[in-house]
Amino acid sequence: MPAPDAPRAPDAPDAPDAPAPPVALVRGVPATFDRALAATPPDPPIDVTLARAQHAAYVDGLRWLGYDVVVLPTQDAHPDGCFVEDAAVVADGVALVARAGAPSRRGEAEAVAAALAARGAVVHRMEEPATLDGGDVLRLGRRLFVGRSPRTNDAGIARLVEVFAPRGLEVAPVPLPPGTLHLKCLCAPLGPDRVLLADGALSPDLFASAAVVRVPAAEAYAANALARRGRVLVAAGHPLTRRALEAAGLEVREIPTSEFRKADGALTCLSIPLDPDPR
Ligand code: CIR
Repeated sequence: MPAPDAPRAPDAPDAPDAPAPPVALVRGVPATFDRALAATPPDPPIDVTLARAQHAAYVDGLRWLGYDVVVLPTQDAHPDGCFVEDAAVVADGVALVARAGAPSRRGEAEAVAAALAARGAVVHRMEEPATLDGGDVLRLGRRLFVGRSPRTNDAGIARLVEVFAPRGLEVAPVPLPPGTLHLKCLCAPLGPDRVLLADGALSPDLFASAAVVRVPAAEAYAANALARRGRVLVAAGHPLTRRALEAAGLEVREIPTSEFRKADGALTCLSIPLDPDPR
């Protein structure tokens, strides 16, 4: 027990002037999730109950990363709505609400835009013919890499430049290999100067001076990991990736993702972190 007048550690969680934890937005798994878009119809089909349990483990993982999690109401009208990442790009307090590349997903963004505005983000929009999915945007330091994908077109990329370049964020378009849904199916940030990358997917030179942690091609799905300040969530069942992350000095927590994977989703897809200082 410290003496009553002992000085409090500046970073003690209950210090009266401790900064509030950053927020991560998520949206629950809808009852209609078994009708989510999928490149290959899943067999066996998506188990919505299991998906909800996996989502709960994910939310717990976000808290372990240090986020205060805000859960948006589930919308059964939008089977893909739990993949909230795609609805907006947020950086430095500015949000660009996306126009989804898949027409069936265009109703998802409104509730996300409202939640971002309620948390003080300056909200920008994009208009037809622009399309962009947040899963195509990867931030490393002051650079936003953006995949030119089946979901993100040139007009969407131009809008990203228009909104973020004046704020000192450089936008770097990345052509994707055929058959790739989103840029972050292949890679994910591990901090401002470190990236996790599936072997053979993209040239590591793309990321210039950033250190690359490699994911063996056989575990490419695990390249979509979610990191913050030395901790990382990784899809369960990818031991080589886990080892590579641990060897890079990160503390790893595995999250089960089987049901999200059936709908072509992974870990970053399930949240929008509003981190003022992403590391
Ligand atoms: C879709 O096809 O749009 C969804 N079933 C999966 C979206 C995954 N989102 C992401 O990678 N950011």
